[in-house]
Amino acid sequence: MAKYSNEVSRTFSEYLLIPGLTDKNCTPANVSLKTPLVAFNKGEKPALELNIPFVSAIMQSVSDHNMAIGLARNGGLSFIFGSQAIDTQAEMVRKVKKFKAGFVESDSNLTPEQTLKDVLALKAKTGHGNIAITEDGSANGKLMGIVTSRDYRPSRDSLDKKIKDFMTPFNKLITGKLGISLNEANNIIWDNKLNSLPIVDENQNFHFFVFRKDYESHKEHPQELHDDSKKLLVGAGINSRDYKERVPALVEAGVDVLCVDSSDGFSEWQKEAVVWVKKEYAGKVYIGAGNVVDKEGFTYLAEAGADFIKVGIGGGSICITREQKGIGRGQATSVIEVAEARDEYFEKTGRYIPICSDGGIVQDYHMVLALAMGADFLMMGRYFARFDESPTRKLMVNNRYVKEYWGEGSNRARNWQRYDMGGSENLKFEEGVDSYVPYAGKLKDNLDITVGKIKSTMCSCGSISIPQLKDTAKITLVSATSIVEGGAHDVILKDANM
Ligand code: RVP
Repeated sequence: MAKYSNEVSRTFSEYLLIPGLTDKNCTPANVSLKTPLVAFNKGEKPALELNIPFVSAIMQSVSDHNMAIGLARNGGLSFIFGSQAIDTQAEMVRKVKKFKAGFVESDSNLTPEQTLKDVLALKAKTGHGNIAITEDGSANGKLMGIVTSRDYRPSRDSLDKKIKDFMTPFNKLITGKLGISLNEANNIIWDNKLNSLPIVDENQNFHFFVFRKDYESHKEHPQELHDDSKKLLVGAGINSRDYKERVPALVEAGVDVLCVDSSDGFSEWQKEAVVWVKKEYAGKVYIGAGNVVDKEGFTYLAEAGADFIKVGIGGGSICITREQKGIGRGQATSVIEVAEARDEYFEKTGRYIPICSDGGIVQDYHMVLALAMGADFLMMGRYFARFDESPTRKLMVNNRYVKEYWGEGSNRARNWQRYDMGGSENLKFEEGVDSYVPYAGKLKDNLDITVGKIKSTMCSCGSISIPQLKDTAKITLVSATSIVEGGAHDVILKDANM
């Protein structure tokens, strides 16, 4: 006979937090959002932690190298999407690991034999006014000179004028030696009143630009998440089909943590993938698994050796799995039950396996609810898709700016491996939609507001850390009528059409 769960499956909007005592020490400045990313044993520290409890979704429309750099610089982590060729995914990982704050690899490079016309065309394409002139026109070729907008006058100069005739040649350039610190580069910039400093190696090969403005920006990222050698941390999604080829390439590119990406992770394929990675790459890379929505699913993946476990089926903003397959569970109920399973497992084995609430976050306060209910960190797609750093196009639709956002189970992404139940290699039916989300600007500006709100809510709950919030939060269910009471009501809003 079928088993019934008599508990109603609920989501975050059905709950609110009740304030706890806010003591004088409990101020936003004292709140720490540090949280474990991977499993650890009782009394030990996790090998990887996040400085803010956010990771970006394993999706084509969310997590590429730009998002990964932006998010890690602000204390979180991206899982670079796996629904792409192995070499392109590895290349994205490599770009994140190679990123050095303030040292920018130039995407605007020409040769001395090219012309002003080429300079103008390149500037129109990239929007960058600083162009490195290298012997072979590559980003790491021998540096011959630099062109900036001060070197030519489009209204007077012939478009056929050769670059070698108007560039600032190498012998007149002030350069920095490869290996100098950002601080040293900045001193050269200041002492010589430069806007940018080219960095070259001992063979005069070009490597980076350091820009005056980027030094300032470096100081604005105190939460940056890096490994012991100061390289940014980065994650990557894998699937349970080609992991034996994909994982070696990702590890070789320097990935720190993997996640088997599946809409339903309670499967033998997923277990096999986790067991294989743990065996082949013990101590070299960490691996998360999921998604599950109950104790049974959690315990299965915990016993397989997962370093974190992802929770959620069907709650994603672009997800229609519940409609298509009738599979899923309210996100809040799933998190509450899996958190209980995690705590019981810890009690029993001494191994703490962090859980990640994946999808369904709409309001910033939902994030605090998810953490209070036991999530160690949150994975979000829609939230991050809205920012400049996401890989999709920004468009004007109905007089407002939007960004594209599509599900991995949509026809557009065609990530059949994520929805694989064995059998043929194709997407049999869609489990996701193709959509727009309102454009919201820069990642950092939005994160600052969100993090500020979370800290303020935590202070209302009397908590200055995530573990404390979990232990002491008071949570209440809300009725449909009290949800109405929570918004502006019984007043005429001034900006409404009157
Ligand atoms: P959201 O943050 O609500 O946009 O949800 C993002 C999550 O939705 C992802 O991390 C993933 O678990 C899930 N997803 C991604 N694609 C699809 C789909 O096409 N159904 N679902």
